[in-house]
Amino acid sequence: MSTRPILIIPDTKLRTISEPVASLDSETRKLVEDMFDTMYDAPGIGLAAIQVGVQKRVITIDLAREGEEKNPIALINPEILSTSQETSFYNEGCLSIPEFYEEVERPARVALRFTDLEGAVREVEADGLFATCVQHEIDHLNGVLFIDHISKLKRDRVVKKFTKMARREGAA
Ligand code: GNR
Ligand code: NI
Repeated sequence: MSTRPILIIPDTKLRTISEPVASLDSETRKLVEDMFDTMYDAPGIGLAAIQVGVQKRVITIDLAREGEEKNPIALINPEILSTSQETSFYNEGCLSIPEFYEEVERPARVALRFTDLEGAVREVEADGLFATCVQHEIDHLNGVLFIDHISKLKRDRVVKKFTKMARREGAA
């Protein structure tokens, strides 16, 4: 089991666009394994590779609750094919913005295409928390954070707080 450190805002890497995965080589498989270890350890329900500093279009998700059987899902090169008109709100959090939560409105359902760990291209429909989480993670692959979907006032406030904290730690 190996966890990797999670990048915290305002780390500029979190604002970069991740590259498609060309092949499911051993390096990518090790990345996925470490992402699951890191996500379960945090704990979180999703993780994007860029959150551990790797600029690849790789996402891990597990929505199983404590006490339930694990349901690890790895999505390689995920794409949103379509979104519902209907939206839903969820009180989102992010491991890269610890202990900050805010309501975010997103499409309630999305159709997805991705490559799985066997290299098979799959198309699925997501709704509920899966739809919310996969949109949050695909945002990460495009350098977008959930705070980009909240009011500028609230966003500026939280970015300022984490910028100050980073400065203090850098100085320490
Ligand atoms: O653990 C997480 N919980 C969560 C809750 C609501 C919406 C999205 C998420 S994802 C988050 C982990 C994370 O930061 N993934 O990028
Ligand atoms: Ni996140």
